[in-house]
Amino acid sequence: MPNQKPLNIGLIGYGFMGRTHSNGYKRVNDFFPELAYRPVLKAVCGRTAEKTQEFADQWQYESIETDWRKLIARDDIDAVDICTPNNSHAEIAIAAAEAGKMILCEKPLALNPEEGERMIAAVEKAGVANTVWYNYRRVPAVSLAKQLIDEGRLGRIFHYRANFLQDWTINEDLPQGGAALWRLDAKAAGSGVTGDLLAHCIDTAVWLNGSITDVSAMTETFVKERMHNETGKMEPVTIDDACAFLCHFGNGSLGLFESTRYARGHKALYTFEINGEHASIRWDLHDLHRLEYFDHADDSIVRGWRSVHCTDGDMPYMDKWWVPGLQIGYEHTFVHQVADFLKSVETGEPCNPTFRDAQETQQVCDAVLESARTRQWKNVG
Ligand code: 4PW
Repeated sequence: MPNQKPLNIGLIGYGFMGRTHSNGYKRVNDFFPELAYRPVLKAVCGRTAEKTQEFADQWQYESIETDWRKLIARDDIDAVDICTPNNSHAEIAIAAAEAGKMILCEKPLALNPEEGERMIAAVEKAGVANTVWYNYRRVPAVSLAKQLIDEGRLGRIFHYRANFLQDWTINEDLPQGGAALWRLDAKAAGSGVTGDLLAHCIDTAVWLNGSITDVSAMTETFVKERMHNETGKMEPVTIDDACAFLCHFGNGSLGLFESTRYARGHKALYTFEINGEHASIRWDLHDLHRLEYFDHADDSIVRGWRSVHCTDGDMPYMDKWWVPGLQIGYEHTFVHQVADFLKSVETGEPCNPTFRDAQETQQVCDAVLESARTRQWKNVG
């Protein structure tokens, strides 16, 4: 649309997440034509000029930088998208806020709540739009779960159960650290599955079911030493390979969460189930367009779990896509987040989760790790 205002994006980091976000920026106006803003892929920043240029050519970024400070200093950048390892989120976000840039930050917000607080202070002082890419909120079936809960259809909630299971680190020969495997190095990632995977489960849970008040956790590191890509030596593994925790929610319900990268056969099995007084719901990332729904008010002779296929136009976001019955996937959650962010720039309303919202997940992760360390229940915050 000719009268859409450009919003110049500066992407920092171009790994897996850089691709998902770039796809979101490129697709959004085709499917959300009513938006007042149009993202422009102005610059991408990476450490190696040659590889960064390759990415820029593939995704059609107009220019490259090899120093994120230079990207932030540019007058032609409106929004900074942080896709770097977790240990650089705080420094980049605070500098970007001070330069008056809007910020879209990959999850988890930071390495720890202290960094998170400083990031919140910076964006709130600068008054810049900010959001964190907890993309699973924007799966239509998950957004539908939020709608059903907010409408009171489940009644009082008793139980919240979530899992995020993978198996990609079982091999002891897998090294740790460096550009590709920073998720296995606590210095870069902050933690293992807690910050990488459970953070998603916690974000969704807090959004759907409210605050978590206290936790009791256990973690395990199954492979104790791995070769480090930066030193070339065997070094202790400092991340959690697996984590499970119990919790109380502020609404009185009980939570049970588990995540591991040692569940042979599972690549990215994110599931949750919520049991309420009147109804239950469950969801599975492998079948992401379906929301399973059980309503006790149904006539007993036909009562059972319904499999709601979230493709009709009256399901969240689905009026933007194809025709009823045809599905969308993982990549569309990022298109949705870009659309919601652009809308928020237009209206001045926050785009959830903001840095402040995402800090709640950071605090739960911190309490989980502390509980596992001390083998005691820990209050959140
Ligand atoms: O954020 C998570 C990643 O770090 C993702 O949602 C899934 O798990 C896919 O890769 C990892």
